[in-house]
Amino acid sequence: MKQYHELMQRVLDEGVFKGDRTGTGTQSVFGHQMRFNLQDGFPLVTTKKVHLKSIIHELLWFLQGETNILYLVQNGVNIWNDWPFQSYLRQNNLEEKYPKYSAEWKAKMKEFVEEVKADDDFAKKWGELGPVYGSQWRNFEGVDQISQLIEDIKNNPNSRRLLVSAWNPKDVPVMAKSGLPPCHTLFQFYVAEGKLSCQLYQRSADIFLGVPFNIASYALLTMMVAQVCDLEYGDFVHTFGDAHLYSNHMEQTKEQLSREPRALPEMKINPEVKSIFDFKIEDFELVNYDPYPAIKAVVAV
Ligand code: UFP
Repeated sequence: MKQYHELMQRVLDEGVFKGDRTGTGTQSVFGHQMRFNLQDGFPLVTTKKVHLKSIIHELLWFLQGETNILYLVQNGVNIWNDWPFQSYLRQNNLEEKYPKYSAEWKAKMKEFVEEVKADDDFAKKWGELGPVYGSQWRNFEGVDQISQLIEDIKNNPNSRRLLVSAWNPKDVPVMAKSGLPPCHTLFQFYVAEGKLSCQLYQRSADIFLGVPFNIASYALLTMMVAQVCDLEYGDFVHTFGDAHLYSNHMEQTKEQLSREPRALPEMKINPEVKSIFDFKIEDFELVNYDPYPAIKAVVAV
Protein backbone atom coordinates (compact mmCIF):
# COMPACT_ATOMS: atom_id res chain seq x y z
CA MET A 1 0.00 0.00 0.00
CA LYS A 2 2.75 2.41 -0.82
CA GLN A 3 0.10 4.34 -2.82
CA TYR A 4 -1.67 5.27 0.42
CA HIS A 5 1.56 6.30 2.14
CA GLU A 6 2.47 8.42 -0.90
CA LEU A 7 -0.86 10.23 -0.62
CA MET A 8 -0.32 10.98 3.09
CA GLN A 9 3.24 12.11 2.43
CA ARG A 10 2.19 14.30 -0.50
CA VAL A 11 -0.40 16.11 1.61
CA LEU A 12 2.13 16.67 4.40
CA ASP A 13 4.72 17.97 1.90
CA GLU A 14 2.58 20.00 -0.47
CA GLY A 15 -0.83 20.42 1.11
CA VAL A 16 -2.20 23.87 1.81
CA PHE A 17 -3.94 24.80 5.04
CA LYS A 18 -7.64 25.40 4.70
CA GLY A 19 -10.65 25.86 6.94
CA ASP A 20 -13.53 23.42 6.61
CA ARG A 21 -17.18 22.83 7.46
CA THR A 22 -16.37 21.09 10.76
CA GLY A 23 -14.18 23.93 12.06
CA THR A 24 -11.27 21.51 12.63
CA GLY A 25 -8.97 22.76 9.89
CA THR A 26 -7.21 20.63 7.30
CA GLN A 27 -4.13 20.35 5.13
CA SER A 28 -5.20 19.38 1.65
CA VAL A 29 -4.44 18.85 -2.01
CA PHE A 30 -6.96 19.11 -4.84
CA GLY A 31 -6.75 16.26 -7.32
CA HIS A 32 -4.88 13.01 -6.69
CA GLN A 33 -5.01 9.51 -8.12
CA MET A 34 -4.05 6.09 -6.76
CA ARG A 35 -4.13 2.80 -8.68
CA PHE A 36 -4.38 -0.72 -7.25
CA ASN A 37 -3.93 -3.81 -9.41
CA LEU A 38 -6.45 -6.17 -7.80
CA GLN A 39 -4.41 -9.17 -8.89
CA ASP A 40 -1.65 -8.07 -6.51
CA GLY A 41 -3.81 -8.76 -3.43
CA PHE A 42 -6.61 -7.06 -1.59
CA PRO A 43 -5.78 -3.36 -0.95
CA LEU A 44 -6.46 -3.21 2.76
CA VAL A 45 -4.09 -0.88 4.63
CA THR A 46 -1.56 -2.92 6.63
CA THR A 47 0.18 -0.13 8.58
CA LYS A 48 -2.78 0.05 10.98
CA LYS A 49 -5.53 -2.42 11.68
CA VAL A 50 -8.69 -1.72 9.63
CA HIS A 51 -11.94 -3.38 10.64
CA LEU A 52 -13.42 -4.76 7.45
CA LYS A 53 -16.68 -6.36 8.53
CA SER A 54 -18.68 -3.13 8.84
CA ILE A 55 -17.60 -2.13 5.37
CA ILE A 56 -18.76 -5.39 3.83
CA HIS A 57 -22.13 -5.09 5.57
CA GLU A 58 -22.46 -1.50 4.42
CA LEU A 59 -21.72 -2.49 0.82
CA LEU A 60 -24.29 -5.33 0.90
CA TRP A 61 -26.78 -2.86 2.36
CA PHE A 62 -26.15 -0.35 -0.47
CA LEU A 63 -26.58 -3.11 -3.05
CA GLN A 64 -29.96 -4.06 -1.58
CA GLY A 65 -31.07 -0.47 -2.12
CA GLU A 66 -31.72 -0.09 1.59
CA THR A 67 -31.69 3.25 3.38
CA ASN A 68 -32.87 2.20 6.84
CA ILE A 69 -30.28 1.54 9.57
CA LEU A 70 -32.19 -1.59 10.71
CA TYR A 71 -30.10 -4.12 8.74
CA LEU A 72 -26.88 -2.44 9.87
CA VAL A 73 -27.69 -2.33 13.59
CA GLN A 74 -28.96 -5.92 13.46
CA ASN A 75 -25.45 -6.79 12.32
CA GLY A 76 -23.65 -4.67 14.89
CA VAL A 77 -22.72 -1.92 12.42
CA ASN A 78 -23.10 1.53 13.95
CA ILE A 79 -21.49 3.80 11.36
CA TRP A 80 -24.75 5.39 10.14
CA ASN A 81 -26.51 5.90 13.50
CA ASP A 82 -25.58 9.48 14.35
CA TRP A 83 -27.84 11.13 11.80
CA PRO A 84 -31.14 9.35 12.46
CA PHE A 85 -30.52 9.53 16.20
CA GLN A 86 -29.84 13.25 16.09
CA SER A 87 -32.96 13.86 14.04
CA TYR A 88 -34.97 11.75 16.53
CA LEU A 89 -33.71 13.96 19.37
CA ARG A 90 -34.44 17.12 17.41
CA GLN A 91 -37.97 16.14 16.46
CA ASN A 92 -38.77 15.15 20.05
CA ASN A 93 -37.26 18.32 21.50
CA LEU A 94 -34.60 16.32 23.31
CA GLU A 95 -31.49 17.94 21.87
CA GLU A 96 -30.88 20.10 24.93
CA LYS A 97 -31.40 17.26 27.35
CA TYR A 98 -28.85 15.10 25.49
CA PRO A 99 -25.90 17.27 24.38
CA LYS A 100 -23.99 15.65 21.54
CA TYR A 101 -21.40 13.05 22.62
CA SER A 102 -22.12 13.48 26.37
CA ALA A 103 -22.45 10.33 28.51
CA GLU A 104 -26.27 10.77 28.57
CA TRP A 105 -26.25 11.11 24.78
CA LYS A 106 -24.33 7.85 24.43
CA ALA A 107 -26.69 6.02 26.80
CA LYS A 108 -29.73 7.38 24.97
CA MET A 109 -28.20 6.35 21.64
CA LYS A 110 -27.89 2.76 22.93
CA GLU A 111 -31.56 2.82 23.91
CA PHE A 112 -32.46 4.21 20.50
CA VAL A 113 -30.58 1.43 18.70
CA GLU A 114 -32.22 -1.24 20.88
CA GLU A 115 -35.62 0.22 20.07
CA VAL A 116 -34.87 0.15 16.33
CA LYS A 117 -33.94 -3.52 16.64
CA ALA A 118 -36.98 -4.44 18.73
CA ASP A 119 -39.78 -2.48 17.13
CA ASP A 120 -40.39 -2.49 13.37
CA ASP A 121 -42.66 0.54 13.45
CA PHE A 122 -40.11 2.52 15.42
CA ALA A 123 -37.41 1.45 12.93
CA LYS A 124 -39.58 2.55 9.98
CA LYS A 125 -40.33 5.88 11.60
CA TRP A 126 -36.89 6.81 12.97
CA GLY A 127 -34.30 4.59 11.27
CA GLU A 128 -34.75 5.99 7.78
CA LEU A 129 -31.85 7.96 6.27
CA GLY A 130 -33.54 9.36 3.18
CA PRO A 131 -32.14 9.20 -0.36
CA VAL A 132 -28.59 8.00 0.51
CA TYR A 133 -26.36 5.66 -1.57
CA GLY A 134 -28.65 2.61 -1.63
CA SER A 135 -31.51 4.66 -2.96
CA GLN A 136 -29.44 6.39 -5.65
CA TRP A 137 -27.74 3.15 -6.75
CA ARG A 138 -30.96 1.16 -7.12
CA ASN A 139 -33.60 3.83 -7.66
CA PHE A 140 -32.20 7.06 -9.08
CA GLU A 141 -35.39 8.79 -10.22
CA GLY A 142 -36.74 5.30 -10.96
CA VAL A 143 -33.54 3.91 -12.52
CA ASP A 144 -31.90 0.79 -11.04
CA GLN A 145 -28.34 1.79 -11.95
CA ILE A 146 -26.74 -1.41 -10.60
CA SER A 147 -28.95 -3.83 -12.57
CA GLN A 148 -28.45 -1.69 -15.66
CA LEU A 149 -24.69 -1.62 -15.11
CA ILE A 150 -24.39 -5.42 -14.81
CA GLU A 151 -26.47 -5.92 -17.98
CA ASP A 152 -24.36 -3.38 -19.86
CA ILE A 153 -21.04 -4.90 -18.75
CA LYS A 154 -22.23 -8.35 -19.85
CA ASN A 155 -23.77 -7.29 -23.17
CA ASN A 156 -21.62 -4.37 -24.21
CA PRO A 157 -18.27 -4.58 -22.41
CA ASN A 158 -16.61 -2.07 -24.74
CA SER A 159 -19.09 0.59 -23.70
CA ARG A 160 -17.68 3.86 -22.40
CA ARG A 161 -20.90 4.58 -20.56
CA LEU A 162 -20.60 2.13 -17.66
CA LEU A 163 -21.32 4.65 -14.92
CA VAL A 164 -23.13 4.87 -11.61
CA SER A 165 -23.85 8.25 -10.06
CA ALA A 166 -24.75 8.78 -6.44
CA TRP A 167 -24.79 12.54 -6.89
CA ASN A 168 -28.36 13.59 -7.49
CA PRO A 169 -28.44 17.41 -7.42
CA LYS A 170 -32.13 17.41 -6.65
CA ASP A 171 -31.55 15.38 -3.46
CA VAL A 172 -28.35 17.06 -2.29
CA PRO A 173 -30.13 19.63 -0.08
CA VAL A 174 -32.24 16.84 1.50
CA MET A 175 -29.13 14.73 2.15
CA ALA A 176 -27.25 17.68 3.59
CA LYS A 177 -30.01 18.03 6.17
CA SER A 178 -30.10 14.41 7.30
CA GLY A 179 -26.36 13.73 7.05
CA LEU A 180 -23.77 14.04 4.30
CA PRO A 181 -24.20 14.50 0.58
CA PRO A 182 -22.38 11.56 -1.03
CA CYS A 183 -18.58 11.57 -0.78
CA HIS A 184 -18.27 8.83 -3.43
CA THR A 185 -20.05 10.69 -6.13
CA LEU A 186 -19.48 8.68 -9.28
CA PHE A 187 -17.85 5.46 -10.47
CA GLN A 188 -17.14 4.00 -13.90
CA PHE A 189 -16.17 0.54 -15.11
CA TYR A 190 -13.87 -0.46 -17.97
CA VAL A 191 -13.41 -3.86 -19.59
CA ALA A 192 -10.30 -4.80 -21.60
CA GLU A 193 -8.42 -8.05 -22.18
CA GLY A 194 -11.00 -9.91 -20.11
CA LYS A 195 -10.33 -7.77 -17.04
CA LEU A 196 -12.66 -5.41 -15.20
CA SER A 197 -11.43 -2.10 -13.80
CA CYS A 198 -13.28 0.53 -11.83
CA GLN A 199 -12.57 4.19 -11.19
CA LEU A 200 -14.15 6.13 -8.36
CA TYR A 201 -14.37 9.90 -8.13
CA GLN A 202 -14.42 10.88 -4.45
CA ARG A 203 -15.22 14.57 -4.03
CA SER A 204 -13.99 14.83 -0.42
CA ALA A 205 -11.68 12.50 1.50
CA ASP A 206 -10.66 12.25 5.15
CA ILE A 207 -7.35 10.58 4.36
CA PHE A 208 -6.56 9.19 7.79
CA LEU A 209 -9.96 7.82 8.85
CA GLY A 210 -12.11 7.49 5.76
CA VAL A 211 -9.85 6.54 2.86
CA PRO A 212 -8.67 3.08 4.06
CA PHE A 213 -12.35 2.06 4.22
CA ASN A 214 -13.21 3.69 0.92
CA ILE A 215 -10.41 1.84 -0.91
CA ALA A 216 -11.47 -1.50 0.58
CA SER A 217 -15.14 -0.96 -0.19
CA TYR A 218 -14.71 -0.11 -3.87
CA ALA A 219 -11.98 -2.70 -4.42
CA LEU A 220 -14.40 -5.31 -3.10
CA LEU A 221 -17.28 -4.01 -5.21
CA THR A 222 -15.06 -4.25 -8.31
CA MET A 223 -14.18 -7.87 -7.47
CA MET A 224 -17.84 -8.77 -6.91
CA VAL A 225 -18.93 -7.22 -10.21
CA ALA A 226 -16.04 -9.00 -11.98
CA GLN A 227 -17.15 -12.34 -10.57
CA VAL A 228 -20.79 -12.03 -11.62
CA CYS A 229 -19.77 -10.81 -15.09
CA ASP A 230 -17.21 -13.62 -15.54
CA LEU A 231 -14.27 -11.25 -15.80
CA GLU A 232 -10.80 -11.25 -14.24
CA TYR A 233 -9.73 -8.58 -11.78
CA GLY A 234 -8.27 -5.42 -13.29
CA ASP A 235 -7.40 -2.16 -11.50
CA PHE A 236 -9.21 -0.08 -8.94
CA VAL A 237 -8.41 3.57 -9.69
CA HIS A 238 -9.17 6.00 -6.88
CA THR A 239 -9.45 9.65 -7.93
CA PHE A 240 -9.89 12.46 -5.42
CA GLY A 241 -11.18 16.01 -5.36
CA ASP A 242 -10.40 17.57 -1.96
CA ALA A 243 -8.06 15.08 -0.24
CA HIS A 244 -7.34 16.26 3.31
CA LEU A 245 -5.66 15.46 6.59
CA TYR A 246 -7.47 16.97 9.57
CA SER A 247 -5.26 19.04 11.86
CA ASN A 248 -5.97 16.61 14.73
CA HIS A 249 -4.79 13.59 12.70
CA MET A 250 -1.24 14.81 12.04
CA GLU A 251 0.53 12.91 14.81
CA GLN A 252 -1.30 9.70 13.92
CA THR A 253 -0.38 10.16 10.26
CA LYS A 254 3.30 10.57 11.08
CA GLU A 255 3.16 7.52 13.34
CA GLN A 256 1.64 5.50 10.52
CA LEU A 257 4.19 6.76 7.99
CA SER A 258 6.98 5.49 10.23
CA ARG A 259 5.68 1.94 9.74
CA GLU A 260 6.84 -0.16 6.79
CA PRO A 261 3.90 -1.54 4.71
CA ARG A 262 3.54 -5.34 4.80
CA ALA A 263 2.38 -7.82 2.16
CA LEU A 264 -1.27 -7.39 1.18
CA PRO A 265 -3.87 -9.88 2.37
CA GLU A 266 -6.03 -11.86 -0.01
CA MET A 267 -9.83 -11.72 -0.29
CA LYS A 268 -11.54 -15.01 -1.07
CA ILE A 269 -15.04 -14.72 -2.47
CA ASN A 270 -17.44 -17.66 -2.72
CA PRO A 271 -17.28 -18.52 -6.45
CA GLU A 272 -20.84 -19.96 -6.42
CA VAL A 273 -22.47 -16.52 -6.21
CA LYS A 274 -23.61 -15.43 -9.67
CA SER A 275 -25.82 -12.41 -8.98
CA ILE A 276 -24.58 -9.14 -7.53
CA PHE A 277 -27.62 -9.08 -5.24
CA ASP A 278 -27.04 -12.55 -3.73
CA PHE A 279 -23.82 -11.97 -1.80
CA LYS A 280 -23.92 -12.56 1.97
CA ILE A 281 -21.35 -11.77 4.63
CA GLU A 282 -20.33 -15.47 4.79
CA ASP A 283 -19.25 -15.32 1.14
CA PHE A 284 -16.15 -13.30 2.02
CA GLU A 285 -12.99 -14.49 3.69
CA LEU A 286 -9.96 -12.30 4.27
CA VAL A 287 -6.77 -14.32 4.59
CA ASN A 288 -3.18 -13.46 5.54
CA TYR A 289 -4.01 -10.03 6.97
CA ASP A 290 -1.17 -9.11 9.31
CA PRO A 291 -1.60 -5.42 10.20
CA TYR A 292 0.21 -3.20 12.71
CA PRO A 293 -1.95 -2.18 15.70
CA ALA A 294 -4.85 0.24 15.25
CA ILE A 295 -4.23 4.00 15.70
CA LYS A 296 -6.94 6.00 17.44
CA ALA A 297 -8.21 9.34 16.11
CA VAL A 298 -11.39 11.37 16.49
CA VAL A 299 -13.83 11.92 13.63
CA ALA A 300 -14.50 15.50 12.59
CA VAL A 301 -18.25 16.09 12.44
N1 UFP B 1 -15.60 11.13 4.41
C1 UFP B 1 -14.69 10.28 3.80
N2 UFP B 1 -15.14 9.10 3.32
C2 UFP B 1 -16.44 8.72 3.44
C3 UFP B 1 -17.37 9.59 4.08
C4 UFP B 1 -16.90 10.78 4.55
O1 UFP B 1 -13.51 10.55 3.69
O2 UFP B 1 -16.81 7.64 3.00
F1 UFP B 1 -18.65 9.26 4.17
C5 UFP B 1 -15.14 12.43 4.97
C6 UFP B 1 -14.67 13.44 3.99
C7 UFP B 1 -14.89 14.74 4.76
C8 UFP B 1 -16.19 14.48 5.48
O3 UFP B 1 -13.85 14.91 5.71
O4 UFP B 1 -16.24 13.07 5.64
C9 UFP B 1 -17.40 14.95 4.72
O5 UFP B 1 -17.54 16.34 4.86
P1 UFP B 1 -17.96 17.30 3.65
O6 UFP B 1 -19.35 16.87 3.21
O7 UFP B 1 -17.94 18.67 4.24
O8 UFP B 1 -16.96 17.10 2.53
